[in-house]
Amino acid sequence: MNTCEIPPELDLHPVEAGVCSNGNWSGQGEELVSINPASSEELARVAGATPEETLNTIQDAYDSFENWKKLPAPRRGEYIRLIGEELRRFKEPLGKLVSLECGKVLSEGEGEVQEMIDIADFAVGLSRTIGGATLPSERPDHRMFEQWHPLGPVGVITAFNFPVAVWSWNALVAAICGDTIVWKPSEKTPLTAIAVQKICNRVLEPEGLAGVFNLCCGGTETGERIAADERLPLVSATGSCRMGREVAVAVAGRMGRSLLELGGNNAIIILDDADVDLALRAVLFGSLGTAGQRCTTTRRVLAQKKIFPTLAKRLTEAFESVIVGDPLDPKTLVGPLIDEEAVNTFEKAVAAARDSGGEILTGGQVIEGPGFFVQPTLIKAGSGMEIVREETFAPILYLLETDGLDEAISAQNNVRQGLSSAIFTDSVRNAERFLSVAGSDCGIANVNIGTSGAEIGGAFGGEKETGGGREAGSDSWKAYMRRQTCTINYGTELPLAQGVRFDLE
Ligand code: UN1
Repeated sequence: MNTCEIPPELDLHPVEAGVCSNGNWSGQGEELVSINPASSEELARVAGATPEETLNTIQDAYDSFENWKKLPAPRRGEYIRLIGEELRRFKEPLGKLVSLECGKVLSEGEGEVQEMIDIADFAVGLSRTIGGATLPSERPDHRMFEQWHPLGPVGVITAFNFPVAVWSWNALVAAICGDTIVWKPSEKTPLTAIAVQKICNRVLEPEGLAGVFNLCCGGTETGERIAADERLPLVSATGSCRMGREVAVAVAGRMGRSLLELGGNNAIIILDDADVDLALRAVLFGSLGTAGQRCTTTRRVLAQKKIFPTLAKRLTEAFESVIVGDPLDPKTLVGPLIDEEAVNTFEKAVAAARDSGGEILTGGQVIEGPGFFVQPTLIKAGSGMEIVREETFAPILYLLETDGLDEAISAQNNVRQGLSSAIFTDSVRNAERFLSVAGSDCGIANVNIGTSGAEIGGAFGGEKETGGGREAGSDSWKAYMRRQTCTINYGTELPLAQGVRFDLE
């Protein structure tokens, strides 16, 4: 292990075991290698779960649910508040570990921990406010209402690009709902998951509640076991559309529920009447932030004819002046891609764009190692190019010319995914049309804000191949509970609904 780099406060030495079930660490399965993508050096080796360890972890979460579900929700909220406090204490070292292991720049690494803190606060509030509707009964002297009960142990499968925040959207909200959690992090980022698990254990173990959050590091097979297991009524999965489709089919096959947050192919429409400076900044962060490895990354800019040349020129200059390099250096804006495979995918996409008539305005090259760095790449593209409709997890931005709003909206919707979208315009009419029923078909639609960097207070997710799930804020908590409709008769008659008569003569 590269002990000099991993922040010692996180108490990760030695990291060996990647399974934590009811507070007990183990790991006899496949070894996962955590690599620092900025140096290609090994950070640590972690033993993942054997099939038996995965099943035992699920059983522990299942057993722990019995006790946890019976605690009053505000009491559960109090434990989440304490976890939020610990996250505040560890924001700096945990943010640094996120940067080390997944390569995002330090301010984004710390931002990710802040996202966890925000959702912890949100979950604490929820623990005192989740409620049910009372509905008018058609029958006299009857009261009808809904109540929400905990659902059960929940499987949470997360991706490398938000190795801790997306877990927290699911796990902290599910926990105040009364559910317990089995977490399978990405095999590329086991260290950050272990660090978070340790933080949770420190808060919950002394209370005899270590089984609320459980960790099961492993590869695809571990995910498959989680998806197939009938003891988990809900599986939440973040990652590629291909992975999500497999999870969805496996979970539906056993009549479970899945909550999917999959790929995006997000566009920003920039109209001639837009504030160019504002749009430019949004496009830069949207396309190059996290080295283009967010599900919300801006992959396409649909620019109206008049503004197109200015944008092409200014974006090219901006892409060329962005500093690519060590994510821990405060001057760096773009860190590495996650691994060699991601670099190969980048190269293939650039070649496909070039072969289908795209013009590389800047970038397009892999930067010599160590580390998995590529150049920020801007490509002038045509709407007929198939590669533009693909999601490539890399800092590649396609710039397309468009006639006007209607054409732009239909181009923006003409992809298989439907996560995030944005328009830059100073016209209220154009903005409202973009948000209308004839506008964006995405789960997120922004005006004069880019496609990425959503706050936790809103529901997060999207349509079509993005999977339809909603996580984080608003009423997303409902996904983690079961709804019960209750009717109470406080009268002395037994009237039937719909006026049906069923009386003995
Ligand atoms: C993801 O990439 O899976 O809106 C999540 C954003 C972040 C979350 C991204 N808050 O860009």
